[in-house]
Amino acid sequence: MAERRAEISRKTNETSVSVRVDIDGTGKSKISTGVGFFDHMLEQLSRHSLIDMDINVKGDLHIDDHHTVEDTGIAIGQAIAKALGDRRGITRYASLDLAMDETMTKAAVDISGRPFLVWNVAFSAPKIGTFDTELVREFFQALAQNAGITLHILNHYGANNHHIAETCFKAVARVLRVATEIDPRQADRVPSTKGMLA
Ligand SMILES: [Mn+2]
Repeated sequence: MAERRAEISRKTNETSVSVRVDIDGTGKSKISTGVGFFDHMLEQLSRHSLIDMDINVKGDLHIDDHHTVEDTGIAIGQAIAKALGDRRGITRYASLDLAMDETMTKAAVDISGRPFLVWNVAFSAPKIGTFDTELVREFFQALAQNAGITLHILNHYGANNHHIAETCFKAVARVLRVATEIDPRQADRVPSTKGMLA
């Protein structure tokens, strides 16, 4: 099988982002965005998807974390899309309910080539430490849009906002792991009656 790896470098007046992914990795990551909480979430994304990620971001954090989080989502999405290529042989669909202490969150993905985010998550506080909770949605919007995937995230319940955010990243990681995996019964086929997904 061809290696499913890709690298994206993206530079604007607001951020400079470089991302390297290996879909068939072991969940190793080297992540530095300058935003501690976001680094912690991206480590979870890599660890539980088993997608290796090297992520280095220099953003305009003197303004706020918004551009850094959004542009990192864009670059990870583009890198995943590039690494998946024509999406031949992939499992395509996955969904999972993920528990963490008092919190339960569902993620469902279709690696469809059709970007769509359904976000059904409410935070009870505007901040987790210094991190704006509304940026969690911004990240997944950028990821879904640029990876070309349909992504639904639903928080069933939860009290702690750190847990709510973390279950979103972990649940998405787990469904990405399954949906990007090669399904031996699909062999060398693109799993669509249209014959294409990219
Ligand atoms: Mn945590």
